[in-house]
Amino acid sequence: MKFSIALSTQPTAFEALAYKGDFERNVAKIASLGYDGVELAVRDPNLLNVTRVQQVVREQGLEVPAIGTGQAYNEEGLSFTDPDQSVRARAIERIIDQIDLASTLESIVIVGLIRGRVVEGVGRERAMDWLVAALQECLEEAARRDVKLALEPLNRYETELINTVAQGLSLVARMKADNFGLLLDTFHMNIEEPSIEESILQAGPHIFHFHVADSNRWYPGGGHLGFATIVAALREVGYRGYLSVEALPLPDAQRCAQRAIEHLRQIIR
Ligand code: LER
Ligand code: MN
Repeated sequence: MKFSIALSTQPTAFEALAYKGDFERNVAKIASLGYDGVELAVRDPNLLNVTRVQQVVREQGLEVPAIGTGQAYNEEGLSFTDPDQSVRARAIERIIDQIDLASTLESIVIVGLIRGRVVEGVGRERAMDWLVAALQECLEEAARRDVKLALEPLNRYETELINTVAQGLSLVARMKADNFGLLLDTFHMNIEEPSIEESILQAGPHIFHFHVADSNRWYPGGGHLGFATIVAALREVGYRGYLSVEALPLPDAQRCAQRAIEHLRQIIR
């Protein structure tokens, strides 16, 4: 298993990102702590100097395992399940732009909050149908570009659509696409799953990416989750991807990143 940490390429209101601000300096700090990769949270790839991003991460010897896309929802209101057809179309376009970026950086594209919520007057069934239609379109383009999409079950306070691993797995079965799987996040799992370890065993090969934060969304080791058994479950299902730290920058970004990798290394050693 390899280690990465999430970084935002632009200012954002989303708090659980240790690093924001000076991209070059932050990537250098992450590399110096011994991380293998940096996960990028990107609102709009069209606002990014992709050549520079690629150069900076390469110079530091880092991979970009995944691209987070939720800021397009949080900051622009784009979602696959908005009642307005033109908003849904823009959300699909945005993910297709992210797929283009992901094919350059050899990353997975995360489908988090951009799936949207069950809004009044729409209803769950129609929202699910819109979500499936949007995913279908994105997955076809992703397959052409050899890119994978990972849907992240999110806790009930963030969305009503896909909160649990079981719901995520049903959607995976419904989509019937090899390039579609799940991103599991221990922060959300701690709220929604009866057993984090059992849910990992059930998700097995459908786990494409993995976010780590402790019960309080501090760095692993900063709360009361047991990462030894979580890692053991991931090993049992043969997960060989990244443990990607998506945690609050507490007590500050640097100590969060350092303590996270120290704690996980102790377990994985
Ligand atoms: C994003 O990966 C995440 O975990 C969400 O909490 C974002 O709203
Ligand atoms: Mn997450």
